[in-house]
Amino acid sequence: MKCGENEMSDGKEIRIALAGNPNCGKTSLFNALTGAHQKVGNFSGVTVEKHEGYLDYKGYRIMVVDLPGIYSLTPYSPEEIVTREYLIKEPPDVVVNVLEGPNLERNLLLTTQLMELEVDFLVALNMIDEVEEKGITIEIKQLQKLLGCHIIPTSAKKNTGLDSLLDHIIRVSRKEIEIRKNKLFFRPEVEASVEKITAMLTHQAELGGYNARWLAIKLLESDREVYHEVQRYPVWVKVELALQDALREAERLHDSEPEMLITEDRHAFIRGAIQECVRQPGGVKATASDYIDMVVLNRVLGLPIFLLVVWAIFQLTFTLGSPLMGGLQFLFGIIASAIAPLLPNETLRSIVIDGIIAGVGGVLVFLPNIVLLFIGLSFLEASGYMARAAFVIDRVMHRFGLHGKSFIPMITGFGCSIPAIMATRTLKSRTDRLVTIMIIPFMSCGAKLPVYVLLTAAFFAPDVAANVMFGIYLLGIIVGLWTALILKKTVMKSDSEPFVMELPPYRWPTFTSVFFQAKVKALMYLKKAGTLILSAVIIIWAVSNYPRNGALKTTRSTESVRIAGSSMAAAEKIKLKRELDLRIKSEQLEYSLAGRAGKVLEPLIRPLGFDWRIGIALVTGLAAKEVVVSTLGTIYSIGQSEGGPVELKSILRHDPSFSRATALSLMVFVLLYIPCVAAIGVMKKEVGRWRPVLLYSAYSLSVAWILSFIVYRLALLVT
Ligand code: BGO
Repeated sequence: MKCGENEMSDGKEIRIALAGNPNCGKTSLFNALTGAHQKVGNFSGVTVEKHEGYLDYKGYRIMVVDLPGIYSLTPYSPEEIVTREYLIKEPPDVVVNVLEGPNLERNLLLTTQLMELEVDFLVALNMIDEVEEKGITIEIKQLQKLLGCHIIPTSAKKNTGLDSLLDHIIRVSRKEIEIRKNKLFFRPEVEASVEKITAMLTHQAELGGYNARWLAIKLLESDREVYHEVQRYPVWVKVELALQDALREAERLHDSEPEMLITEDRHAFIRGAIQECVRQPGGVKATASDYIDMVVLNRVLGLPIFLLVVWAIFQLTFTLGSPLMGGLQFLFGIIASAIAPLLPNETLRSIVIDGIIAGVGGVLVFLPNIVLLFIGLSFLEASGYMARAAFVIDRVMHRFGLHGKSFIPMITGFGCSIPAIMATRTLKSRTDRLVTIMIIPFMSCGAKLPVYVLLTAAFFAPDVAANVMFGIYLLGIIVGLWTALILKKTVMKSDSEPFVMELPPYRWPTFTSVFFQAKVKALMYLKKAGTLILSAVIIIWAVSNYPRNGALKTTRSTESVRIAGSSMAAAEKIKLKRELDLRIKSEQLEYSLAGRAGKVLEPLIRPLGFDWRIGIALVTGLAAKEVVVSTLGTIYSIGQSEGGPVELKSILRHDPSFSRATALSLMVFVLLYIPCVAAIGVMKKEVGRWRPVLLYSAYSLSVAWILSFIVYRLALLVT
């Protein structure tokens, strides 16, 4: 390796720099590589020592600069400033990031920052002798994939791995081996700010010497040096506003600053990489967080624990939600009885009572369940458990051709498909993104929850209801994963990209952050009820009441006169009058536009146990899934005789065309059939073309039909 000064190289020069933490073995490696050929000077303008040396190897003269030992590239110390300036202003051909093998977790912080700088670098995994002695296993191949660079095990002490290191240095400098330059992606809101500022900086030509993404990250980290640099250019005016926005967003969502979030995300990335690639032997001192991880990330226990946690959230949503829901139902009942006498006009009364109160009120009563579900999900997210769940699911996801990273958008889909589809932007591989987008609508979004709560409450005992709901959620995940597998094996073949499953620290979520999320979701729900659902309900009321059948009016008058003039007892007369009203209302409903449309649809959905009224609800549900409940509320209220039950769940329970099997089949259909129009619109925007979205809609409709059919038939057999 070492060679005399007068040994010849054929003039090809490669300049490399060794960068690493103090005591990682950089000096030892430097000495092992360059032997006697060293000189010590200072970095220009500072008193920090600069060690330079060279060696000749396979016809190359390799210049080696031993940079000062540093823990990060954040310029707090002169050593850090020097190293950073050197890497940016005089970028070497190859940066060799020396890592202390037995202490990988601490050392990888600098590696993540080299990744951000996007320099050509490779890793010398030093002290590999000690790693082996201590019985530590490092899955180098996997770690390579996650970091996007080559890793060469070395021992500067025992002079091993040095030839391989030099061979790789030459190949990297000759661009012979692919350098993936993996990016470290931050949480979506930080990533959005990084991308926004990066775009601004890319347009400022004078900053062209810097990597714009790196500058954006540093600005968000309040890096003073970078601030001074960027402030000199006109783009600063816009950048400053974007930084203020980012700060406000971080405070609002996390009660924190972008700088802290970035640091946290880097550590989460490192913890994830370590968890995936490094196995420590027993007897290592573990922290409380390590102990929790040992349980929740356990290969055997991890998945059952996750399922248990989700099941507990559904129990909570249902058990705590039920009395609150009952209270709201009672309230709407009182409102309806109070308003009815004030509206003498029959049509107006019908719009308000059968339309608005039954339809909008029917959706609003589920607000407590929605809020409770979001509180549960926000709690899991903010506590750091959701990332662990994604880590555990990662193994399962690989079997279906996907990565655990796709799991976070899937879980977001439990809230609403729209932000979930947008959250897939963090997936680098286009195929993985498309597949994830296609499976998100199979997750049970918050809008489907009212349908489940209504039907389970109507047809199942309270202790079984939450389990049925849990089963429906699980079915959505299973159908989604199988869809992914089919897509990956047929039209969207590709290997899944390596990703680090970030593991953020565990923490008690703050009351404000969890409740803020819940408040936002509650307000969104109320807004939707007051706008889209209200409009839908009025239209549904109109098409369910018109055109009017004049003949029915005449029949009603003559029959009423006949009953009134008969010699029956008063009670008997009232009973007959009620039956007459019910018959007339049902016939009018069948005569209406909605009734006729439903009748056309009925033959297609009859095998699933649905009649024409459910058919109408499924069509209107395309506007938003809650509208299924509003439609059922409006249609079944119109079809009720006055004095019949007012609560939709009791109306359904007493309706002869509705059974437990119908309820199960309907839940499955609502879970799986075409997503709402807003979600379809976002899918088209993200996918870019209509064809796949339309094909997907046809696929989901078919899956919904087939599975509802199976569930209905099985339920009929069992019940
Ligand atoms: C002492 N393997 C082993 N086992 N040790 C190594 C290796 C390796 O591959 N590489 C380096 N070391 P520096 P920085 C020491 O000095 O090169 C050891 O700061 C000691 N000193 O021998 O200085 C290396 O330049 C007394 O250890 O690192 C050195 O990055 C007892 O790691 C230490 C034991 O190496 C730091 C070790 C008086």
